[in-house]
Formats: sequence, C-alpha cells, structure tokens
Amino acid sequence: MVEYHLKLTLLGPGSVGKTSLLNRFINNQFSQSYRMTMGVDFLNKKVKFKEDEVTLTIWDVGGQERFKTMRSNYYSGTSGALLIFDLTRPDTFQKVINTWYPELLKYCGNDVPFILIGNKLDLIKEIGSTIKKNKALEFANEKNSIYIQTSAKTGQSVEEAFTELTKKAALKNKIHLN
Ligand code: G3D
Ligand code: MG
Repeated sequence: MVEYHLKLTLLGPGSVGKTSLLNRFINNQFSQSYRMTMGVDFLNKKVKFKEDEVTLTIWDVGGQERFKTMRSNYYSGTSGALLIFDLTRPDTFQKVINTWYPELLKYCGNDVPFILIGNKLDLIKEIGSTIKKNKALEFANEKNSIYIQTSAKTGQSVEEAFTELTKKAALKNKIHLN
C-alpha cells in the first residue's frame, strides 16, 4: 500500500453550498447550523482505493469569498478544485465561469484539474433546467472536464464528485492509484 497526499480546494460564490458539501463528504451529515468560523479552514480525509490510500486536505474558503488578498494562500499547492455553483441561482453559474474559473487558472496553472459542480439538486423540481445543464456540460467538456450535479442535503453524488476529482488530481501528479 502506498500513501499519497493531495490538496483540494472548494471554489465558488457565497452560499452555493461549499461548506455543506464538505460537511457531507467528511461527516456524512447535513446540518443547517454547521458553519466554519475561520476565514480559511481545511479538513482532512483518508480515501482508500483498492490498494492505495490518499489523504485529502480539503480547503474551504469560509466567509471570505470576497477578500482577494487571502486567495493566493488558499490556492497555493492545489492539486484539484471543485468549481461550485447553485442550480437555483443562475448568477452563480456566470460568476463561476467569469470570475472563479479564470482565477483558478491564474493561481494554479492552465492544466489544473477541476470538476464543475451544480449543487442543491434537491431543490430542482422539474427537469426544466436542461438548458443550463447543457451550458454547464458544454463548458466542462470544452475544458476537458466533467459536470456533476449534487445535493449536500440528500448526499446525492457528493462522494462521486470528490472521488472523481481525487482521481483527476492524482493523474495530474503522476500518481497511479491502484
Ligand atoms: P457556502 O459555504 O458556499 O457559503 P453553505 O454555502 O454551505 O454555507 O450553504 C449555504 C446555504 O445553502 C445554507 O442554508 C445551506 O444549508 C444551504 N445548502 C447547501 N447545500 C444545499 C443543498 O444541496 N440543498 C439545499 N436544499 N440546501 C443547501 P442557510 O439557510 O443556512 O443559509
Ligand atoms: Mg462556507
């Protein structure tokens, strides 16, 4: 068994569900009152593959989404990122495309692995938002990435999102997970 270490970061506008996704992934719970109080914080989780083990350090930007001065520290050493928007707020998709994605490339390089996340899937009642889904899929595919819809509330596809990102980040670091 080989042990690896990777840093992942959660990116996106305020209230899209970054902290909730992290809480779901790490503690398998969804709690309205769960909040990280520090400006920038991180949590660790070990993920086992068949033979190997990866320790993930996952950074959550907390309430500091607006403060650009904190960001270079936040991005430093990132092996992969979840770019998260809120499916119920189209403006958050635009912000991810226009602001967060370019910033990720600026700090982490043009070939940094990422996965595009549309969160709060549980709030989407109809399948009416297919246009946005197409746009999101198109953007992700164009950038050689994938698009996953999640719900931190129900847990739907949350583990998949982190696992897929871990695989992409490992590959980029020339780590061959077994
Ligand atoms: P952030 O860390 O990106 O700022 P939070 O976002 O994790 O703090 O979540 C912002 C709000 O959205 C919270 O509600 C949280 O409970 C809610 N939320 C996060 N993910 C989901 C989800 O998948 N489904 C639903 N229905 N709600 C979600 P409050 O009311 O506490 O502001
Ligand atoms: Mg938060």
